[in-house]
Amino acid sequence: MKVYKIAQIPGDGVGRDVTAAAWAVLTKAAEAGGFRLEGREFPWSCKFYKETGAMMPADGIETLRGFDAILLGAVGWPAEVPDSVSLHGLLLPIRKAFVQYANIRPHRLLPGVQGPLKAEGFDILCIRENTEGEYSGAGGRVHQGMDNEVAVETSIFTRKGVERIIRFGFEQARARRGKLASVTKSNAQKYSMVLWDEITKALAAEYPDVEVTSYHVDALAARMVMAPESLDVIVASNLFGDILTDLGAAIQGGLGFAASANINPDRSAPSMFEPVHGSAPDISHLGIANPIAAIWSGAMMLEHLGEAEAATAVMTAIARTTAAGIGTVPGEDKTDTITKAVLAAIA
Ligand code: GGG
Repeated sequence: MKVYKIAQIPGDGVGRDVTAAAWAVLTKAAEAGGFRLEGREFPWSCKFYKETGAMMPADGIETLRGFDAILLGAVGWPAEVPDSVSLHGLLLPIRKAFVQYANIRPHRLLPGVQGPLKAEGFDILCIRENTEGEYSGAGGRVHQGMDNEVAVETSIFTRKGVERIIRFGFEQARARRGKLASVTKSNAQKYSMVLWDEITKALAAEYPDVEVTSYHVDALAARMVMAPESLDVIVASNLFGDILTDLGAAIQGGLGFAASANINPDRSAPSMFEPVHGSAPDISHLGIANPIAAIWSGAMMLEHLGEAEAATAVMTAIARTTAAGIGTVPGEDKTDTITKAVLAAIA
């Protein structure tokens, strides 16, 4: 029997609840599919930071390297640890170390879910650059706390990094409806974003079957609301992709439905799967976090591992659950109720 080693990092707040839910569903799907998921849980989180002074141990990355995939919940507990510390201490180092340069985030309405828009037939795949750009962590502060304080945050865009993510976007578009929206703000940002536009144009010649359109991020955000059905694949930088995918989550009914996969396309290191949402400290004690985003992210993990049938079984179970009206309205059903419904719907 095929066995996959999965590192589980539930993290903070609702991350703990939704990861447990996803794990229950995924292990059941594995059993039905004739393979096994062997999990090992790591307590890396803001609590871990408070105890040890680091979000993960010094050899954390090397430890994770031995796994087939990573299932992550959510990171952040701002009352105890600044968000910039928790993000740059766990999530971003993993994405960078494992060259998970493509963050894939699907946005479509699940059956029975009422989004805020009139449009219902949209199906968008957002590809977010995941290892550089505005989240490079380069910069600094001088004269801290003084009137003349200066803070600099440097965006780093390398030709290699931009080329590989845009190429990834073209490949995804080719495999779907053949349309790619390449996102910049190259009228205002005249170096990095102009490079992005130039590379988009150069690669377009290699993909004559893909219709590529360059958008400014503000115009694209408006289009996502006004005409989401006109979009297929979106490729955007780290920051723009981060923002646009919260908008994507909103139009698909809320963050509880927004899944994501941090992919290492070369498969030279594990990929990581996590819901788009954060740790939601305000509701984390209520047991009402929607686990669907985490379960959907888990289905993306199964797909990546080559277990397409099991991935489809999980997505079908999610669709049956929401079609029955369970988990469709934020805060209405308990995490446990939704999880049990998905488990019961697994064939
Ligand atoms: N599950 C995702 C999570 O923990 N998100 C926290 C966050 O702020 N992430 C920013 C990012 O995805 O770059």
